[in-house]
Amino acid sequence: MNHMNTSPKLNRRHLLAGSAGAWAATGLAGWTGQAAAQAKPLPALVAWKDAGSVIVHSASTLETRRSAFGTSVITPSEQLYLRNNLPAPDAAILNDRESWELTVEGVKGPRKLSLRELKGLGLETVATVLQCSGNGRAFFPSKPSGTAWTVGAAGCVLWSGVPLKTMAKALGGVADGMLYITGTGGEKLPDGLDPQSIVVERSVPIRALDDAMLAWEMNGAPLSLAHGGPLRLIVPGYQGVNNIKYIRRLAFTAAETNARIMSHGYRISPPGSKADPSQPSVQEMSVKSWINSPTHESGKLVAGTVQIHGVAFGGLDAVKRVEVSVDGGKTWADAQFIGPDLGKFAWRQFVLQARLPGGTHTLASRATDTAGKVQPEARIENVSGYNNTSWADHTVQVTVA
Ligand SMILES: Nc1nc2c(c(=O)[nH]1)N[C@H]1C(S)=C(S)[C@@H](COP(=O)(O)O)O[C@H]1N2
Ligand SMILES: [Mo]
Repeated sequence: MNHMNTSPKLNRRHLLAGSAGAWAATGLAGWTGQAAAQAKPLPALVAWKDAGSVIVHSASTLETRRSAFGTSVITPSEQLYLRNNLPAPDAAILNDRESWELTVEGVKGPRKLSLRELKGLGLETVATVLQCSGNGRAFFPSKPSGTAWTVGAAGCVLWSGVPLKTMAKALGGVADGMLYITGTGGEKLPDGLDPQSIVVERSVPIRALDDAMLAWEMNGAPLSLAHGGPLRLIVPGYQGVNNIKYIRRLAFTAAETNARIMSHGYRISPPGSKADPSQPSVQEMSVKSWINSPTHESGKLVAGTVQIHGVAFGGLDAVKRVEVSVDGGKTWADAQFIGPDLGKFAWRQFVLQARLPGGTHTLASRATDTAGKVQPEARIENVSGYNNTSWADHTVQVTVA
């Protein structure tokens, strides 16, 4: 599977390089070396990231390398993926974090709250999987436009902040008739453009109020600018785009925002169709898992016992079970969860100890959530390459000497 998916890219690189003959002679290892030599430098915004653990796609997009995911649950901030739809605000907004102002609307007592005031209202910590809805897009044979994320546009992160419902209560409660939570990003918008066409503003259903949080801390440190400091909306169980960075307005609203990123962006458009507001929006995540080791990146393995490990998570329902296959999905065995359970919105690590004889093996993992939903074999085709939870697309091929 993996080879089927990567070889077209290989061919394209050959053509671009215009030296297909020479490259064919060096094989895949040679190609990998070539790609590494051409690796893009870390963007200034995330110059503090661990260059060796990430793949830089562009100045505003980078993902964690599959082989860099560790086995201690939390994704270190230095390895976490980055995705910015717009240039981040000026770093000066972090000079006086406590004075950052959030405008709150759609409550009985609407007002502005400074971060200092928010910190006085309440405190909670939650672990969530932060995942871009385009994670796994690289495995769509239709080659949708957008970043060709493989598995690394995701991480498991600890957030500290105030529960949204505590904040709403402090302002008299949610006003009557409100059905959505709408968050607006604090980016400076370019002049001369209709703000609605470009603003990062998303609405999630009001039921997200049970778990949502306004966070100022990530993995034990004040929230970095790259990840949304000084203040970010966290919507546990929902796709990355709904977790609004540098949030400047939080509104309980009767309808979804008309912002383009909501009405036409992040829609699950059937193949051949144009995005439109009647199509499903990218909201809750669904059950998914993948193997992080061993993979095709592990190099040659020696026959014997191997710990096959990876990560698994649900959306709003916790992950309950993971099965692993060493024969491309023909037969399955139950994997064990390892490490602490950080709650239903965190991912769990799994391991299956297996004996692998010499030869080439296709390793697969398949997760089930507490609602009984099973990670599907096939992706659901859609124009933009969202929500790829296919276990078949996430298989890895390993060669054992
Ligand atoms: N204000 C703002 N919030 C945003 C975005 C953005 O561009 N601006 N990008 C969204 C998208 S598409 C994703 S996947 C996540 C990425 O979060 P990260 O960069 O902290 O990993 O943030 C979301 N929140
Ligand atoms: Mo995203």
